[in-house]
Amino acid sequence: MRVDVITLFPEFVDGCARVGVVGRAQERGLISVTSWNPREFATDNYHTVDGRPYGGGPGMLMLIGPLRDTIAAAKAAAEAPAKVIYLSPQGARLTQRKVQELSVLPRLVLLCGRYEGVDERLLDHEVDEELSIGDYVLSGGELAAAVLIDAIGRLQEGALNDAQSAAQDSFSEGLLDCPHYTRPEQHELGTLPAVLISGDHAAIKRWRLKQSLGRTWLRRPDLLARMQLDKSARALLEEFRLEYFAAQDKNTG
Ligand code: 4GX
Repeated sequence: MRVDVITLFPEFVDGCARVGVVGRAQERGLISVTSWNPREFATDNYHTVDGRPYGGGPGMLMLIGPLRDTIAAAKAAAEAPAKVIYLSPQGARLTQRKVQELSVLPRLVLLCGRYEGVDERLLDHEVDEELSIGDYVLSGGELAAAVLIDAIGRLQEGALNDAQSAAQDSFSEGLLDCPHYTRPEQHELGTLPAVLISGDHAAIKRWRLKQSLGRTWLRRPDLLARMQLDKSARALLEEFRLEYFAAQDKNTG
């Protein structure tokens, strides 16, 4: 996949894409991230990219002209058709499902807004989709673009090691991840769930699914409500609930 990012801070986006799993995916040729600075497409001597809002009010907006020319240049840099995405709190919430959907496209162009945003006419004509990474306000779209690139990059075929396999992720089955433990076996902070050192792989698998179900029930009931649990999953969750309530009774007397 090819990702072109339109940003006033190209070194920030490039830096993000150079490290970790995404950095390695770039080295392996699985994804390429190219940044484009609209300031280089500004046509006046001051390289102006912002203007004051009509109707008044505080702050500045990004001008149509430089952004439009930057998008055109980015699109022209490769053959494949590109989906243009604007990152903003007004967009539809980014989910793992959306990440999976985008991860199989050949090309994305990510538009990062600064200031109070972008002239609405540019969004109407040049942007295919508006996405939000969450209900909070960043100072620019760059971090949101980096989040999207990271989530998409790790899903590219060959980006993860076997050990990291995306199939085991939180949300891959719509559930939260189970707890994990590593050495030492004995520690003053606590002991291990005994099943994890039992060598009984079926029992371990069952325990992990039960913890995933239980945690999702406790922490994200909204996720669980939209799922269709089969009979064995419902039984596992019921086991978790009974143990959870029993432990609560013990603690509260
Ligand atoms: N998920 N931001 C966009 C500029 C802006 C301001 C007002 C439209 C209207 C964000 C998010 C996010 C900060 C990116 C404001 N655009 N992006 N930027 N949350 O907070 O994606």
